[in-house]
Amino acid sequence: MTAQAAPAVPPQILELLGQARHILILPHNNPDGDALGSARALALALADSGRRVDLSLTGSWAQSLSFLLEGLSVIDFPNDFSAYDLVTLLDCHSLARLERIGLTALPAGPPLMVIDHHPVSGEEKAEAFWLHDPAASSTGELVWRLLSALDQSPPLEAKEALLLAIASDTGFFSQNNTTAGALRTAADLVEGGARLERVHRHLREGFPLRRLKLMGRALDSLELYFDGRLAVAALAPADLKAAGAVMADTEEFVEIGRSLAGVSLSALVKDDGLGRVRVSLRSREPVNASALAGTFGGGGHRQAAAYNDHLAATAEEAVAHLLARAESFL
Ligand SMILES: [Mn+2]
Repeated sequence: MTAQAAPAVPPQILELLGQARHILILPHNNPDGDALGSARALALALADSGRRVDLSLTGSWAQSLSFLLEGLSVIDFPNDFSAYDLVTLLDCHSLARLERIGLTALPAGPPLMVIDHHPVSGEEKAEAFWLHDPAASSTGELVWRLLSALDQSPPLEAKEALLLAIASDTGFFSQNNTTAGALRTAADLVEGGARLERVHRHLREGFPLRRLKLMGRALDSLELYFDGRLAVAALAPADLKAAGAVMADTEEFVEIGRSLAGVSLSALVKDDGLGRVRVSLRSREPVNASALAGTFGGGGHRQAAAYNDHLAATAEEAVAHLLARAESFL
């Protein structure tokens, strides 16, 4: 197989970034390692070349990723964007997905740029400048492509944040999006001084005890359905309370179900007690988790997707809804 050349960065993107002086970065709601790692790298690289960069976050994120925000200007979500000459959606392609009620377009002023690798349907394609490649493993890979095209050598910390972003979105280089491009980018970053062992420590070690206690409860709840092809774990507010944990501590729990022999779809159902039940999905080929999530109004990637079950008041109800729909996808 010959290597497919990655699509080039559109010249308008380079021009916009070259001219912008004050930039707002908006990662997706409940940012993960890819969103936060990419945001850190982009913010550090742009600040390094004299730009002012603010970052605004919505939802919650794993405490173990908070170090990625150190030294950055993290602000409350602005009501007014006029102070900026560029707004960048990162690992996200729609303002609606920031889950700021009613925000679907920028009020006025600055151009919008999208840097994302999630598949996009036509009607979602916002008026913006796009650096979009659904074949990229991660937004981290795209940010590296962008910085390389800008001929910038970002600080070591930025490179390490990008290595973390790629490792995070590929299940530490184990999932089917671990393409040659992902590995080549990782190799560039390691060659530039980024340390994989440190990334591993941040992503896979150093967790609080409460996370393991919560994992124990998730494991206790694990059930198999449809001849062992579907694994479902569910967490209720009482589980969080008993473990002294928060929902952000559940990062990657859904992988455990998928590791079972015979399982082609794993679901983690999370009721945070705040009136919203969220379901994370992980699949093995040929199961399309994104298509199943789509029937609930969610989305994501083929093997990693999620949705909010708006009709479920409890985790049990969400499990029942999932069981009613999942079989035809298995
Ligand atoms: Mn991503």
